Amino acid sequence: MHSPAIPQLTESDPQLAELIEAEARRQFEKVRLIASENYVSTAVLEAAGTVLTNKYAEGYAGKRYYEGQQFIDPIERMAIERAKALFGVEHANVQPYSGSPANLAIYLAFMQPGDTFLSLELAHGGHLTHGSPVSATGKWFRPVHYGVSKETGRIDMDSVRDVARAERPKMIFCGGTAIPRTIDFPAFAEIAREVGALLVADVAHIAGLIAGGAHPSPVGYAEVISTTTHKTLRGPRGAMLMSTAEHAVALDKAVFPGLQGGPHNHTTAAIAVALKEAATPEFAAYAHAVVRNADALARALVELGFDVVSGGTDNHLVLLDLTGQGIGGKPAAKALDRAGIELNFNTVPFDPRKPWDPSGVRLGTAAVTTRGLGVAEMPRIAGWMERAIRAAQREDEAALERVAAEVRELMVGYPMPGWAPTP
Ligand code: DSN
Repeated sequence: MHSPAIPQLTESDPQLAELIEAEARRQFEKVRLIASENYVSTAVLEAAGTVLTNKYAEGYAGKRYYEGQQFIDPIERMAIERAKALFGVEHANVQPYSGSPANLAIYLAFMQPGDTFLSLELAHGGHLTHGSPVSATGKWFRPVHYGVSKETGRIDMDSVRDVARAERPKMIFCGGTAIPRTIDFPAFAEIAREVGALLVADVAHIAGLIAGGAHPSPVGYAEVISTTTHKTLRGPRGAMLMSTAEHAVALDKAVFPGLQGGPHNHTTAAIAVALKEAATPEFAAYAHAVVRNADALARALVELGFDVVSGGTDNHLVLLDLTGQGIGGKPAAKALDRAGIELNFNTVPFDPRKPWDPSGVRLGTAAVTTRGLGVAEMPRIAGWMERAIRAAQREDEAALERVAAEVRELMVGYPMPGWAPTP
């Protein structure tokens, strides 16, 4: 049963309702380890499903291009004020539709076509919008990259400094999508200052950990901060840009009218709800539990002989290089999915294989921690992973199904916000 309930939808469009029901059950029964996913609260779901979706609100509070903003303005202001208070920033824009548009707005605000910027190599944990050749950011600007050290698997700050000195980038990105270790914001800031670059922190993955005090904050180091709202921050799918007061106007203009039209007000409201939740002591406890769980999972995997990139994790994310296991990341991810363990195949640093068929898998503990799993359950998950990978190598579908049954049995004991099986 859905919460909020969906009786009208079930009646008017049963085919669609059935698919939503099946997806809810899938989310309920699986160990969801995709590092960028989570379960939002019922309150967030309620806000996202309101009539706010009916309204156009191009512009910003107090300066809109459509009438009827009596209630949209205070909702957007509320989200902004909550973001500013939670992260301790001078400016927040809550309108970007998601992480990639948010990052594009940064380029539009501060870069000219052809300008040089520095970011983490995609295969070392960066993001497509940090200058991948297939992204507009790689086609229209000139990316140069730093990477992780081959020995440690950690970002090599000497290499960051060397490339920055040689290339004098206009902008430096820190952050990414597969970084299992603490980002050294002060060190990045020092390098950016030395070469006169704008420092941008893309904290999409770790925003909830920062909010909960489980990862250092980039505030005071990065002038511009980009984040999605739906990963560890546990809000709806959306994004925010935050900055010092100095860059507020440029960022706002880049989001609207530079890139976007009307903000998605229902999402803005749901972001406001999530930000209120993230300011509570319960959320801080959650953020720390996410990190403890990831650490326990990484340790259990190491015990079982898995090659954990960088030897462990400081945050919510674990990156495995499966080369030594004799299986590619993709067949492993697909087999694990059939065994009830959902994650994604991922490149690993210095990966000899291609992104569509890479050597690794990426895991995260944000979602399972929301469900209430703790460090005691992590070795069990690691054990299932090991069994599923061995079963995949033997092409033993029955063994995969046996793991899936055990996973289901565990997960029914941990309620999920937004849906429960009908008794
Ligand atoms: N797709 C997101 C992730 O999984 O990390 C990044 O945009």
